[in-house]
Amino acid sequence: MKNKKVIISLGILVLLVGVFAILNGNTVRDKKEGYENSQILIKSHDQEVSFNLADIEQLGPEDFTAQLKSSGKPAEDHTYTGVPVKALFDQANIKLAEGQSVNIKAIDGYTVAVDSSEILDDDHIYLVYQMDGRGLGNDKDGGSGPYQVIMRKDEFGQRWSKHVVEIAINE
Ligand SMILES: Nc1nc2c(c(=O)[nH]1)N[C@H]1C(S)=C(S)[C@@H](COP(=O)(O)O)O[C@H]1N2
Ligand SMILES: [Mo]
Repeated sequence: MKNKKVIISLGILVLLVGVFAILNGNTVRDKKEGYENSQILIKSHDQEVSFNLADIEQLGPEDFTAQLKSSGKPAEDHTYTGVPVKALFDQANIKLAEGQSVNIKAIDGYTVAVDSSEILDDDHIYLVYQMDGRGLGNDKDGGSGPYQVIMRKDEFGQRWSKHVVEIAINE
């Protein structure tokens, strides 16, 4: 009888692992699809709004100069075009309050956590889609887009997130 219990427990375990694998597979597929269609998700715990390039261009993009620091190369000045990440939250009608933590997630799993105060800070955290007047490309062509988040006030480039697919307020 002991054996029967073990077998039933194992059966349930295998079933649960399978269900979670399918759910996780769907999430990964959705992310990839969004990435390939140049979409980005702005999320809170109970809301999510998707933006495409046309939506972002409606928000009044700005040009600014920043220093690209890629590993193994000297820093280079480039002109970037994009919108403050705050403008995306405003447009999505998602309120960002002081003291919240926000995750910036890329298609390769690279995730940068920032404090909401940094996003509320003007002229700092931007979502960009052009460098020197041209699209950013993607992970397959050696580019950094279609969307990249740039921390204009950071001295180093680690928090510049390439291939961003989601910006979410943590619960
Ligand atoms: N999506 C994504 N963005 C990323 C990274 C990464 O691995 N994945 N690396 C970061 C680091 S550590 C640096 S220094 C800068 C520049 O990366 P590069 O040297 O590949 O150009 O990108 C940052 N953004
Ligand atoms: Mo780095």
